[in-house]
Amino acid sequence: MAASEEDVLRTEIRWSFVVFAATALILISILYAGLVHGINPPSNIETVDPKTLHLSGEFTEGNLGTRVEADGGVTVRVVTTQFAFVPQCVVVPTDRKVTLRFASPDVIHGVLVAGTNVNTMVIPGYVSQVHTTFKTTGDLLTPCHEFCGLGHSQMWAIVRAVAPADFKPDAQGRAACDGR
Ligand SMILES: [Cu+2]
Repeated sequence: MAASEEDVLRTEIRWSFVVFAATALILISILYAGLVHGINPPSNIETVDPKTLHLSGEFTEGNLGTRVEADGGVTVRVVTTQFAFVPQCVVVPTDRKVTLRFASPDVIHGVLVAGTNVNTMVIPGYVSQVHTTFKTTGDLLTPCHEFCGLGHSQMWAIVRAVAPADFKPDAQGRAACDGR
């Protein structure tokens, strides 16, 4: 029995509602994740020369780690390289805006800080920047999540989140994990 033209039209209208509802649900989920949980795709577009990363500019060894900037903001600079994070441990205060900046001199790496919205790729030639506020204290496991070579599984760091009272930067505004 052939379906009448009206039946076909009804089916099409019904399915277009299903498609509209699915699309709306996805859009609402994206907005909810972005606005309520602060989970956004990294949007920073900033280039850096991977060949001279360690020689000059902000990613030289002495400039890596945590620093309280002149404006009071906390910035963490980390180089991701085969197969380590430099430095391997960084200390950050909770309940305060922290900016994390990553750069790679070799291949693509990835960073995620467990239990936070920090999750980005680190592409040679670009600075990956993420803003976050740490809510819990503790040593947060921070693995490389982009396969970067044979030592990939050994590539991880610790983000040590401490209470504001325990965050004690030195006179230069620098703070580091004990003994590292
Ligand atoms: Cu890696």
